[in-house]
Amino acid sequence: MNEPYEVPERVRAGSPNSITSANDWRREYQRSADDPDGFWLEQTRKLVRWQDAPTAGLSGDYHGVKAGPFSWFGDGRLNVTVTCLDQHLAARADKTALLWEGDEPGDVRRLSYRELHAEVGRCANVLRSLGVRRGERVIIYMGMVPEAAVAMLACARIGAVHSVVFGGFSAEALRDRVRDCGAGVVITQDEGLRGGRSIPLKATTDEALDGEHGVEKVLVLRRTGKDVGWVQGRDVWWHDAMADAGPECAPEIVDAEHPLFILYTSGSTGRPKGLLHTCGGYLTYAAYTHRTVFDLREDDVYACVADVGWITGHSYIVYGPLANGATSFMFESTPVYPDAGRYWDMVQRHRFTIFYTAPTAIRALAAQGDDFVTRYDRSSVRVLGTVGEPINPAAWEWYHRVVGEGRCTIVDTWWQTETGGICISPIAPATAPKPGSATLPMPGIFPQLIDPDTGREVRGPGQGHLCLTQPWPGQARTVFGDHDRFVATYFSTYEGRYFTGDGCRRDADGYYWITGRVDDVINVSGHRMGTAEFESALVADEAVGEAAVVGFPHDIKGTGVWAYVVLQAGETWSEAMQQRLQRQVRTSIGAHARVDVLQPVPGLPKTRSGKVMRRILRKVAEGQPEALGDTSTLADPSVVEAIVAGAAVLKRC
Ligand code: 7RM
Repeated sequence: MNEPYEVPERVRAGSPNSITSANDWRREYQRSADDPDGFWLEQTRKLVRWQDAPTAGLSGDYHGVKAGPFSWFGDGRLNVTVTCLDQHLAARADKTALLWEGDEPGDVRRLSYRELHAEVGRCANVLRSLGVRRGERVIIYMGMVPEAAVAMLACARIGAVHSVVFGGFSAEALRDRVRDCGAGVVITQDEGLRGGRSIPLKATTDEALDGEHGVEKVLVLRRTGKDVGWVQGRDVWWHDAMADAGPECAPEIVDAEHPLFILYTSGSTGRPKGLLHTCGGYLTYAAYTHRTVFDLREDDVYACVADVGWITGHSYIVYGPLANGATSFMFESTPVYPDAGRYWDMVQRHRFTIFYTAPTAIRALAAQGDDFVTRYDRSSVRVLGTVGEPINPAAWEWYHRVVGEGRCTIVDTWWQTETGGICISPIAPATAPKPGSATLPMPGIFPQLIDPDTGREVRGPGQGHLCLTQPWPGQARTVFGDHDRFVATYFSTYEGRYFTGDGCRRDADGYYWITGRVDDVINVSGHRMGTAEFESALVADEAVGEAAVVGFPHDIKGTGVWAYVVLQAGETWSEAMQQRLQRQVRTSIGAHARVDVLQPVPGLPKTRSGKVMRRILRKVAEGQPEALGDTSTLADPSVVEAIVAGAAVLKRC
């Protein structure tokens, strides 16, 4: 397993990019270490169309972050849409910018750079007419339609700040985000469409906006034509407003550190945090990593099948690819609709050259057999990517051998909402991959492994908590409205370093192997969730006294959700109760959240000081009750026996 695969010659040949060999990587990495400011100023001048090009690189550092955010390119001024759209009008006006396929196979739309530029201009004018001003927040609660990207870029065009909320989130989750960011406008659609089913986006928006909030206007795209509720004076049809708006909208020029977007992400405690990304640094990093990792070429048909509700969609469907003038694919449906051949059918029809998905999809499709793959022509593909969670070597091998027929290279890209872009990953033509390893850091990324017991750095091969020691341009600057939380979450565990929350191993070749979260965040089918969010949903039910939720290994989802529930006195466990609790989780988080195992327990294992010993609950869920370790500090050790016995019964059925 430690033998790297060679990068096929057809992947290496003819690259226009700066890193095409292991030596190139070494040189560029060293340069980024010796002179980070010089390195990033050079990259940004190449990749970004600035109004006023910056002369400054990084200001501030992790030690000083408590006093305020660090910054990049502080004296530069720009509008990110000039890089993503206007600059391409000279040489790529008729090139397809967005290639979209709807829920039904073959339902295809193409927007050229010229058309996308005009749509974004119109939408920007619409937002202005709805009263949106520079710096104000707009929530985008949509499915995977081209208009979602148009709306994001339209916000950027006028210096407004978008916050995309994944279309699977519930009304409660949407309401929390609307309130937290203080949005004045919500953009949504009548319904979403996914896997032949409709998603009531407008109805959920109406429910979310029932109560206190600052939303004055709701812009509604018609996708399915379904009748929806209408609030006079508040709701506006997208097509009516767009028809009245002109396509020209001068870009609002802002400072490099002006906010571009807020994206909520789950942590180990409390409510999701609104990570704030800013214009100049984020765009530079998204563009640089997209071009470098995937080895982007002018004629590529690049397909990332993530959702724009997650950071992957922001950086690698919208901002990175459009900054680079690529043809970027947007996909409304699922990998199994109408059957498990959907991705490969689209590879054949659209001739994708780069294909980027999540390990959970790869595992689910591998389980359906090779025929769904081999019946389609995949010869166009050169680079295959994965993101979102560790990929197990068996799934990696299947992706490589069956999907890629051994002709492609695989980039296993490690990064986070907080990092803005890919941090540890093979560079397609340059890095010999090993199945299951994210391999090597990108230029500008300096990983450190810390032994959690001693707090000391692990040098050479070894394992520890993954930290990054220096800011890079794409890093989130703060948690919107709560800078102290930003500092406490990321910079307080290990002084002077950014703590990622992931565990990691480094092998003798210096390759990194992410082992998964070391906090109470779980990656379920590529969705990042906090166990605390499940717990607060469960205890919201009056029958529940206490709940503790942990992850456990799951063949397809990567991590499954195991909930231990203590009922109030007098309540009894039943099928109906379980359904009610599942409904409660759905209501408070969203349709993508589901508990896999609900276990009633007489009590939670607590120390005498009342702290839940989650380590014990994790071991039971992992099916290793024999490895519980020391339980002598428990207030009531008999609880553990009952939990182990109960889990054994659940496993049997
Ligand atoms: C891009 C994204 C971040 C968490 C991160 C990891 C896990 C992501 C990989 C991975 C192993 C990978 N943003 N993760 N990529 N683990 N190998 N290639 O997923 O904010 O939603 O999640 O996802 O645990 O901390 S995210």
